[in-house]
Amino acid sequence: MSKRSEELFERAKKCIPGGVNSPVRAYRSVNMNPRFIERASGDRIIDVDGNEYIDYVCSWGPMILGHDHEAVRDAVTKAVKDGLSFGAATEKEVLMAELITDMVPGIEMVRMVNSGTEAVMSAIRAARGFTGRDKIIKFSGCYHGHADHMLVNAGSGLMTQGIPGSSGVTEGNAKDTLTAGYNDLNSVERLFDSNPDNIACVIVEPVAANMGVVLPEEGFLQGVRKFCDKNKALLIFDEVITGFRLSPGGAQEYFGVRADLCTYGKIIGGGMPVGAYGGRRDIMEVISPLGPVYQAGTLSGNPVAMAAGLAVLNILKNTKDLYPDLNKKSDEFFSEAEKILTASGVKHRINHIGSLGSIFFTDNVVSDHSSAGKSDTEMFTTYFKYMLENGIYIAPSQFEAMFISVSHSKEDLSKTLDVIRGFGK
Ligand code: KE4
Repeated sequence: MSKRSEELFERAKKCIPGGVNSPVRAYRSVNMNPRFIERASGDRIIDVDGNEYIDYVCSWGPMILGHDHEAVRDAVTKAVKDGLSFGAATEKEVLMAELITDMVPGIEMVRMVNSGTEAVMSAIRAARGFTGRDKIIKFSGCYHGHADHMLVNAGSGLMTQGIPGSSGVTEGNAKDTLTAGYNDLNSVERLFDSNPDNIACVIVEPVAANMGVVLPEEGFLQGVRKFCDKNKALLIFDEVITGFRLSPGGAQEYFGVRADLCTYGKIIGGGMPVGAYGGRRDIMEVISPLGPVYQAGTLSGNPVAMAAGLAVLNILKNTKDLYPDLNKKSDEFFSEAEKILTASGVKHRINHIGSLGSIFFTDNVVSDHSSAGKSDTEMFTTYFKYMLENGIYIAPSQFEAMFISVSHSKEDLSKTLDVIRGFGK
């Protein structure tokens, strides 16, 4: 039953473009009207019609501890009592910067912003300011937020909308963004060779999660690092999804590859609007007011958002075996899902790493944008609707990720596997 969701959607469409504040929430790629969510707790989310689901979207990543975590709620409640925003420096920002620089290898300085988009936009500007170069390399199928120069061969919602780029992005803005193939080091080398001394940086999702989850092949990240060093370009890891998810130090720690700058979002806000970028001190020192690269934000480092982020990061840092336990139960889940779908004869490919994964409906290996794009999106739509009807809330797009949280109980993971078992019947 979705009567109230339908009513709200009709009203929303009158005054919000597409009825939503972010395109993927409109469920367009699964040809149905969206569910409106009322509340959530732990690994459960409840819509406005009272339907309860096991949640594998987790707000697109932030809710790694699960919804309504007591320590996070208490920290936010306490912070609210002191005031919502001052537009002035606060102790919480110092604590957050110290915590991030302590937890993440290579992050010597960090600047808080309000979204992943803003983090990426600012990191790219820092790279261009530091190197004095114009061009950037991104990878087809990777999504780095909606800054104009990033909407070129992007992933996420742009894959479902089939828009290579976006209208409103000028030729001038797109011309300095070069696109390589994910897991295709030759394409990276060709771009460097054809743009000598003019590439400021390479930005990459160290695990791509916006064309569905696509893992870096052995040597790929190390190869990109080497090409950046050879050409004196900076390497930016966009860790908005992988940061603090794969390990305390994110993908840098997990893969043992050091980036020059990293971007963060999602988990570091614990559900509040927070982004950050940081890295080598010599690079970050170009940022205003210290250096000539301007970047600012009214609500950057907002004390209530910092309280939420600090609560989450401190739990991630100080809870013994949190990551091994989360990654173990996630590996078991995806491995069991693999066995179930194989036994059912449903064509599928599961890519997963730690608590991040995707089930593609395809026979082929999914290792880049074009192979991901060959997935059977009609089959995915059928699967999505079946899962929703059976109380499982996954992303309404083949080209997004599943997120598992610390709060996902073994019972709920097992229930989810039972539902998947029924799909193949
Ligand atoms: P935000 O501006 O949405 O906070 O972050 C942009 C961003 C940057 N980098 C990566 C790797 C990202 O995945 C994102 C945003 N992720 C999408 C989910 N694929 C957010 C969901 C949405 O757009 O509504």
